[in-house]
Amino acid sequence: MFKKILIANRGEIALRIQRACRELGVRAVIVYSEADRDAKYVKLADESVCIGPAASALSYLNMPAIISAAEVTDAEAIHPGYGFLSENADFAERVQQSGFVFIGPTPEAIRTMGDKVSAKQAMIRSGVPCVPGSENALPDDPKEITRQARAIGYPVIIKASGGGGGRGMRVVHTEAALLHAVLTTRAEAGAAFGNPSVYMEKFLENPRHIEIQVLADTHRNAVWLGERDCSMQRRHQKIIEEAPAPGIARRIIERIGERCVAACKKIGYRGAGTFEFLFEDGEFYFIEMNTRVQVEHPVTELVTGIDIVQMQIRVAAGEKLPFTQRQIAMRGHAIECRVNAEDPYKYTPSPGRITTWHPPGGPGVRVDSHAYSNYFVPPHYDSMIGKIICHGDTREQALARMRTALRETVIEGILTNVPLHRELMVDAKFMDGGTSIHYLEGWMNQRKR
Ligand code: MV4
Repeated sequence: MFKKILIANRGEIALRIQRACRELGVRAVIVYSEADRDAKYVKLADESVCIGPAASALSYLNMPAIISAAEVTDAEAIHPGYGFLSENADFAERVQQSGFVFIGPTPEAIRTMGDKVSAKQAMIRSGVPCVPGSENALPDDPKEITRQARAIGYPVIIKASGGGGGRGMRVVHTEAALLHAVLTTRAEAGAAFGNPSVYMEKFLENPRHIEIQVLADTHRNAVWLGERDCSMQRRHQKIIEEAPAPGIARRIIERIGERCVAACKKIGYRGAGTFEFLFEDGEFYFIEMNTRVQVEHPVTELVTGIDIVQMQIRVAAGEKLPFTQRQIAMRGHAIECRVNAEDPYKYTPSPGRITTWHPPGGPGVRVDSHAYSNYFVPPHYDSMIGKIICHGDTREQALARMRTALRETVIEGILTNVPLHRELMVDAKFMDGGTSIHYLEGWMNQRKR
């Protein structure tokens, strides 16, 4: 095991990784920007290094500053968390070339999955079902583009190969709109990602977003840890996630989980990863793979009892996975509500000083947050200030515990989306389970204040 790890992130995930380090007996170095200097999780670390001013581009995205911090503190490995440099293949490569372990997959795996066309090709080769569409980047020839769209059938969606997470896509309903959509998506993708390559898929009108969590070691072992339903999102920002996905038969989930494990083995994947699927009419369609730990990993931790962040560190240190697929048992149901510093009606950011922070507790309640009374939420970063995660024997019990937890929660001094969560936890359609990716947006448009 490593003696010392550098955490290249901030906020709740920096604290979460620090906790995993403590339990493993690993010393934790934290890097921070000037805006995070006074945060408690920074003081709690064994060592801390300032890597630049508040702006992410000059601090949490500053590769030389982070690698220098690892050098001066003698850290052996770097955990990138989520966001920032976590899925940057060049960063993973530079970390390795500087003699440190990148806690995540190889730069090659990150690069393959970062390019959505090559990711899909890898999945097709591994037997993971994908959305029907082009198997290569679209050519320039308008006739060929039109031919492919006719073969797939309208509506189609044009996606940037360098995009992902909802960036760089355009839905096309008619042949008349097709070529213009391809050209604009191409131009935008070239400007935004430095990669004008685009591809085409059948557009699924009303799917759910279901994802499969995997873990792999460097000894050819891989397992899947069940699924999460992340359909409750607005503008590609998830706000509620749960495990397992309500109303999907175990045998059909198992089939897809086994395909994901086979794909991990085939591509030599290591570490934690997530296969994202759209689920419609009983079928799964792969869309993207995330090569990092995800915000919503705790719901999987609560139903499996497996510490995903510790596992990332252990497999990065060369350890074998300490369990086989047969030894993984799913117990009960878990739901996560993301707590954002934002106006609960206008959904605009609401940074500032938290005067009262009173988190919930009790059986089956977990709070992952770096916030506290008198913590200042800086305006420079994502508005998520923490997560409330509730576990129960059944979905109903998890929901009941979440209602109680949200009722107990008091956050004053800033606005948060806690009132929104309180309403959603008693919404009849959400309580039924199985709502699509479009449900939340519709619900919000109907909502009265
Ligand atoms: C799609 C789709 C429908 N059909 N692909 C959005 C994020 C990116 N990961 C892929 N996305 C979508 N791809 C096909 N062929 C609908 C979406 C989509 C979506 C997916 C997951 C969660 C929320 C979403 C919200 C809008 C659109």
